[in-house]
Amino acid sequence: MKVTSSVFELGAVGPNQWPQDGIPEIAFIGRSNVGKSSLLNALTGRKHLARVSGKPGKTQQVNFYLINSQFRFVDLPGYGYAAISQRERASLARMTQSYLADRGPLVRVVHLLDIRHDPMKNDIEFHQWLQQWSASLLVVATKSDKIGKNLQINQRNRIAQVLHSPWPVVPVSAEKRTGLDELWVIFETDLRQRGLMEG
Ligand SMILES: Nc1nc2c(ncn2[C@@H]2O[C@H](COP(=O)(O)OP(=O)(O)O)[C@@H](O)[C@H]2O)c(=O)[nH]1
Ligand SMILES: [Mg+2]
Repeated sequence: MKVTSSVFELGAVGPNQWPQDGIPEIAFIGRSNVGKSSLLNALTGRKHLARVSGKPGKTQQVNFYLINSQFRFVDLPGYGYAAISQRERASLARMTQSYLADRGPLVRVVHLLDIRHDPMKNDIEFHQWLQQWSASLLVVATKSDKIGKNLQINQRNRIAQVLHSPWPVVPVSAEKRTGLDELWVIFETDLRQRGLMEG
């Protein structure tokens, strides 16, 4: 996919602000600092579309990015923030849940995990929680440049095994721009099934 335009549209604080035009959406979610903003920037070829290493406060919204005027990337509030209160955390979970439970245009949810670490208890629980909502999932193992090739293969298998997930696990590096083509193949297939793209 050649990204010819990518535009930050809005940071929605509630469902009443979500776009209502039915354009298909691919959503990204993961623990804070996992590399979500960096991946969005790498996929769109933009340095500063999404803020890298932003403070958690900035991500307490559902951020919508319009790509090629055809589909959206949606940046969902993360989990695992140490710096926010129980109440804020519950409100983030509610916001994410209402999006996942009830979003017709959603074609794929991308769960990001750091390739260097085995999934932690809350990653596993979160992945299981994601599976309740009927959307197709995909696990992206981020920061693959931080470990060698062989270890990448081991960790990829390890993450798949620990999560007990039927969904693919794709290693990527936003830094080295690897794994992006694999993601685009999956996204293009999703979008094609929505009748958005030819052939
Ligand atoms: N080496 C390496 N570092 C990365 C990669 N992706 C993100 N990072 C770093 O990880 C930190 C968090 O990245 P960010 O994209 O802000 O994570 P977010 O909180 O999930 O949006 C930043 O210091 C990034 O530079 C990657 O592919 N390789
Ligand atoms: Mg971010």
